Amino acid sequence: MRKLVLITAVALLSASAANAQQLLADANKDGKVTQKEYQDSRRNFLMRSDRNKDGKLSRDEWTKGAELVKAQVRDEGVDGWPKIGKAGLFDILDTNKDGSVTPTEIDAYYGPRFATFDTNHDGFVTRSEANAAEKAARKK
Ligand SMILES: [Ca+2]
Ligand SMILES: [Ca+2]
Ligand SMILES: [Ca+2]
Repeated sequence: MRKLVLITAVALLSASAANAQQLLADANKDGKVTQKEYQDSRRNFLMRSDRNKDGKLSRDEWTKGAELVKAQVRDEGVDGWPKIGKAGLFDILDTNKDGSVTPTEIDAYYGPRFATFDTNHDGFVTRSEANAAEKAARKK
Protein backbone atom coordinates (compact mmCIF):
# COMPACT_ATOMS: atom_id res chain seq x y z
CA MET A 1 0.00 0.00 0.00
CA ARG A 2 2.77 2.35 1.01
CA LYS A 3 4.61 1.55 -2.18
CA LEU A 4 1.55 2.42 -4.26
CA VAL A 5 1.27 5.81 -2.60
CA LEU A 6 4.91 6.47 -3.27
CA ILE A 7 4.58 5.57 -6.94
CA THR A 8 1.59 7.87 -7.30
CA ALA A 9 3.48 10.72 -5.67
CA VAL A 10 6.43 10.25 -8.00
CA ALA A 11 4.11 10.09 -11.02
CA LEU A 12 2.41 13.32 -9.96
CA LEU A 13 5.74 15.03 -9.50
CA SER A 14 7.00 14.08 -12.93
CA ALA A 15 3.69 15.12 -14.52
CA SER A 16 3.97 18.48 -12.84
CA ALA A 17 7.55 18.91 -14.04
CA ALA A 18 6.56 18.01 -17.59
CA ASN A 19 3.69 20.49 -17.57
CA ALA A 20 5.74 23.36 -16.22
CA GLN A 21 8.44 22.59 -18.74
CA GLN A 22 5.92 22.54 -21.55
CA LEU A 23 4.51 25.82 -20.43
CA LEU A 24 7.99 27.26 -20.13
CA ALA A 25 8.73 27.03 -23.84
CA ASP A 26 11.67 29.30 -23.29
CA ALA A 27 13.37 29.02 -26.67
CA ASN A 28 16.10 31.64 -26.07
CA LYS A 29 16.59 30.56 -22.39
CA ASP A 30 16.25 34.02 -20.90
CA GLY A 31 14.08 32.66 -18.09
CA LYS A 32 10.77 33.95 -19.41
CA VAL A 33 8.42 32.98 -22.17
CA THR A 34 7.01 35.41 -24.70
CA GLN A 35 3.71 34.88 -26.45
CA LYS A 36 5.61 34.03 -29.62
CA GLU A 37 7.72 31.41 -27.87
CA TYR A 38 4.62 29.89 -26.36
CA GLN A 39 2.68 29.86 -29.63
CA ASP A 40 5.69 28.51 -31.55
CA SER A 41 6.11 25.65 -29.11
CA ARG A 42 2.43 24.66 -29.13
CA ARG A 43 2.23 24.96 -32.92
CA ASN A 44 5.43 22.98 -33.52
CA PHE A 45 4.34 20.35 -31.04
CA LEU A 46 0.93 19.85 -32.65
CA MET A 47 2.09 20.16 -36.25
CA ARG A 48 4.48 17.24 -35.72
CA SER A 49 1.40 15.11 -36.36
CA ASP A 50 1.02 16.48 -39.91
CA ARG A 51 1.99 13.24 -41.56
CA ASN A 52 1.22 14.11 -45.17
CA LYS A 53 2.91 17.53 -44.77
CA ASP A 54 0.07 19.52 -46.29
CA GLY A 55 0.38 22.13 -43.55
CA LYS A 56 -2.79 21.20 -41.71
CA LEU A 57 -4.01 18.49 -39.37
CA SER A 58 -6.89 16.28 -40.38
CA ARG A 59 -8.94 14.62 -37.65
CA ASP A 60 -7.24 11.36 -38.53
CA GLU A 61 -3.76 12.87 -38.16
CA TRP A 62 -4.85 14.47 -34.90
CA THR A 63 -6.08 11.19 -33.47
CA LYS A 64 -2.94 9.31 -34.50
CA GLY A 65 -0.75 12.06 -33.06
CA ALA A 66 -2.67 12.02 -29.79
CA GLU A 67 -2.27 8.26 -29.54
CA LEU A 68 1.46 8.64 -30.03
CA VAL A 69 1.77 11.25 -27.31
CA LYS A 70 -0.37 9.13 -25.04
CA ALA A 71 1.88 6.12 -25.54
CA GLN A 72 5.00 8.19 -24.88
CA VAL A 73 3.62 9.70 -21.69
CA ARG A 74 2.39 6.33 -20.51
CA ASP A 75 5.80 4.79 -21.10
CA GLU A 76 7.35 7.51 -18.99
CA GLY A 77 4.91 6.61 -16.22
CA VAL A 78 3.32 10.03 -16.06
CA ASP A 79 0.05 10.14 -14.21
CA GLY A 80 -3.06 11.34 -15.96
CA TRP A 81 -2.19 10.08 -19.43
CA PRO A 82 -5.74 8.91 -20.24
CA LYS A 83 -6.78 12.55 -20.27
CA ILE A 84 -4.34 13.44 -23.02
CA GLY A 85 -5.60 13.80 -26.55
CA LYS A 86 -9.29 14.03 -25.82
CA ALA A 87 -11.02 14.73 -29.13
CA GLY A 88 -12.63 17.92 -27.80
CA LEU A 89 -9.59 20.09 -28.42
CA PHE A 90 -9.64 19.36 -32.15
CA ASP A 91 -13.13 20.82 -32.44
CA ILE A 92 -12.18 23.82 -30.33
CA LEU A 93 -9.15 24.52 -32.51
CA ASP A 94 -11.01 24.02 -35.81
CA THR A 95 -12.84 27.32 -35.54
CA ASN A 96 -14.00 27.47 -39.17
CA LYS A 97 -15.23 23.84 -38.93
CA ASP A 98 -13.66 22.70 -42.19
CA GLY A 99 -12.42 19.49 -40.59
CA SER A 100 -8.77 20.46 -40.37
CA VAL A 101 -6.66 22.41 -37.91
CA THR A 102 -4.23 24.94 -39.40
CA PRO A 103 -1.23 26.69 -37.78
CA THR A 104 -3.28 29.93 -37.85
CA GLU A 105 -6.07 28.30 -35.89
CA ILE A 106 -3.55 26.95 -33.37
CA ASP A 107 -2.03 30.43 -32.89
CA ALA A 108 -5.49 31.97 -32.52
CA TYR A 109 -6.28 29.58 -29.69
CA TYR A 110 -2.99 29.73 -27.79
CA GLY A 111 -2.53 33.51 -28.05
CA PRO A 112 -5.33 34.35 -25.60
CA ARG A 113 -4.34 31.40 -23.42
CA PHE A 114 -0.91 32.92 -23.01
CA ALA A 115 -2.52 36.10 -21.70
CA THR A 116 -4.21 34.14 -18.92
CA PHE A 117 -0.80 32.86 -17.73
CA ASP A 118 0.79 36.33 -17.89
CA THR A 119 -0.87 37.54 -14.71
CA ASN A 120 0.99 40.85 -14.42
CA HIS A 121 0.51 41.52 -18.17
CA ASP A 122 4.10 42.45 -18.95
CA GLY A 123 4.19 40.26 -22.04
CA PHE A 124 6.30 37.56 -20.43
CA VAL A 125 5.43 34.46 -18.49
CA THR A 126 8.01 33.79 -15.79
CA ARG A 127 8.61 30.51 -14.04
CA SER A 128 6.61 31.59 -11.00
CA GLU A 129 3.66 32.65 -13.18
CA ALA A 130 3.86 29.32 -14.99
CA ASN A 131 3.90 27.45 -11.68
CA ALA A 132 0.92 29.45 -10.43
CA ALA A 133 -1.04 28.70 -13.61
CA GLU A 134 -0.14 25.06 -13.33
CA LYS A 135 -1.30 24.98 -9.73
CA ALA A 136 -4.58 26.65 -10.63
CA ALA A 137 -5.17 24.15 -13.44
CA ARG A 138 -4.57 21.31 -11.01
CA LYS A 139 -7.33 22.55 -8.69
CA LYS A 140 -10.00 22.38 -11.38
CA1 LIG B 1 12.40 33.59 -23.64
CA1 LIG C 1 -2.02 17.04 -42.81
CA1 LIG D 1 -10.09 24.68 -39.76
